[in-house]
Amino acid sequence: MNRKDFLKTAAIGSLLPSTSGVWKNAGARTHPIVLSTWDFKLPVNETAFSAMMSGASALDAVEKAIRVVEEDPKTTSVGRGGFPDRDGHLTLDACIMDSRGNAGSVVFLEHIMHPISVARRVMEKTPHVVLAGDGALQFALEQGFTREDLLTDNAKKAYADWLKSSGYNPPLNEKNHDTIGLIAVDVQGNIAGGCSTSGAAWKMHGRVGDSPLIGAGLYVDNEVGAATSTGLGETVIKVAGSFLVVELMRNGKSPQEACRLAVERLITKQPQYKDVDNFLVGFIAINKNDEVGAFSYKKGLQYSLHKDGVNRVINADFLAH
Ligand code: SD4
Repeated sequence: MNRKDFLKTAAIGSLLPSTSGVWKNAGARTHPIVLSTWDFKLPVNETAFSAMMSGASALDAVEKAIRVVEEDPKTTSVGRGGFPDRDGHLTLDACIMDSRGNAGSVVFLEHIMHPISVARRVMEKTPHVVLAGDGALQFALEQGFTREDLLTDNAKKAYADWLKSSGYNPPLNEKNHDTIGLIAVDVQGNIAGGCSTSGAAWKMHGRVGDSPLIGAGLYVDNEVGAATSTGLGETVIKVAGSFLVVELMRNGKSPQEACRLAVERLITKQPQYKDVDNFLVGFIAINKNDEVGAFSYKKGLQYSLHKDGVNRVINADFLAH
């Protein structure tokens, strides 16, 4: 079944198994599904969806879609084109988790366009979960990745502008916040997720956020569901945010309730962030019943959802104005 036929079939509400077996609907459940943070243009979710429609696993789909964002020089918070730290270095964080609970991560990695793929190699080719900095770069080069200068002219100019007025102080929060966190459910109903970011712009050299930390920026438990986060990473790390969302779902909360409760926990424990300008943090999640949730502290979180044949961007609910 091609995508057009799929949409037509979905539209008339008779989701029967296709002869090619590339998608299925078990009762109320329809796979594949793709859920991602922000509005990274619908082709990102479409990339993952189409891959799974052609038989790719959720893991392959996650990697393929995140690579689209990493190589886009216009995205200033992920991969090439990302804004540097306060010393002018572009350092990248990423992690990936598959449906069997395997995980890989790279932190503080420079010069490699696709940290998500390096994270996957860490997961598949080493006995470790996290590689950092020069060690991660060395491993990437050994694996055949190319060393590149990923700082664009736009990023260099933004950095020069920031230096003029910054006093060299990393901000508590930064408007430039478009980490890609992406969760995919494949035709078998297996879940995988990934996260990739250049982190907070103008951060201190060596700073690592929540995005590459398993349990903070991402967590997948194939028996329960998955969650990923975006926003000010320090606040997410302190509540092990994505793990918290998944555990709340394990205990019977819907993804929406779980995301909301995690945001409430985060701000209750860290009330000092309530008054921070532009403070944004939020979670997106999916459970094994294919229910989806998204919730942020302040207004502004968007997420992209490809489900039941419809690919769209949605504004998340939020706690405070
Ligand atoms: C970080 N959580 O490094 C990342 C930034 C981010 O949306 O998600 N922005 O703290």
